[in-house]
Amino acid sequence: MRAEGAMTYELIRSERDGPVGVVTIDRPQQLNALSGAVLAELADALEGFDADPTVRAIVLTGGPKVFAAGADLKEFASQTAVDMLSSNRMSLWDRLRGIRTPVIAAVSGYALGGGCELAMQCDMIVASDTARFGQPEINVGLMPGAGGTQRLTRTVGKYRAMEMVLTGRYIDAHEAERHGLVNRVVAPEQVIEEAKDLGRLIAEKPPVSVQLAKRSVLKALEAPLTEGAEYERQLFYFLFGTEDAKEGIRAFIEKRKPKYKGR
Ligand code: CO8
Repeated sequence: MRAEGAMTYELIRSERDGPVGVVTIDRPQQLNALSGAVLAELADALEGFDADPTVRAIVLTGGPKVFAAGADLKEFASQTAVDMLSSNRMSLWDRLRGIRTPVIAAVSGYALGGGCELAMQCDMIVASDTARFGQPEINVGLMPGAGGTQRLTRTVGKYRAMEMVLTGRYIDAHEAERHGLVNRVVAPEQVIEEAKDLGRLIAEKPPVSVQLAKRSVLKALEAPLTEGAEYERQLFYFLFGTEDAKEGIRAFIEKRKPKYKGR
């Protein structure tokens, strides 16, 4: 819903903190379950920030208690396979995947099923020590459907992913950190601020480099090494055509702070 130039939402909140956009899932009574409407609002809010060149990083959170307890099972209850096939849920996930701005998940409490997949779709994950990650779809006759079997396996390895996906066992924040699923674990009251701090650090960097470097890291998950390295090389060459690379190198030589323009 658009109100006086600002986007207002019913199931999420979207706000700016300097160069960092913060999107908060706000459906606490249902543990932030990801209904189609929540996903649609998330996609709108993230795309809105992505289209704004003054937003340099986005924090995605569920607030201090829960990240998201998965897809909305009450909504799933009446769905047939054909309903799922013809619904636009998956295209909403595709829209989330298309965000070019770095997205940092700030996870407290449960990140289960689609909630875990949503966190994994972000570029970095800061967890509070209350965070619990899991893919419990197996318990309700389903399996992960938004990339969980793929991203989890690439991140924690085949054996741990198998255990989580086949038994539905949750792992806590410290186990997640040991297995490389999160960047760091902090106290619950610090998790959003820590994620914003990461966002602010990124915001100081030249935006074109940030956008292309994100793309290149993501390519590593999909392409064979030689193809990925070639892709990286093309992006690297491209950056030599930017004013920011000239400025960055000149500033280094002149021993001063660079002034980046995003060009
Ligand atoms: N969907 C809908 N409602 C939920 C969900 C959910 N996933 N999780 C919790 N809720 C609701 C509960 O029904 C309850 O509502 P009410 O008060 O109206 O009964 C409220 O949230 C509080 O939940 P609990 O009373 O159960 O809270 P507890 O603290 O006792 O338990 C748990 C917390 C352990 C998180 C428990 O709620 C739970 O097991 N939830 C379900 C977790 C789950 O199975 N998640 C996976 C869902 S399937 C999925 O995510 C597939 C993703 C595919 C993505 C592709 C989509 C297109």
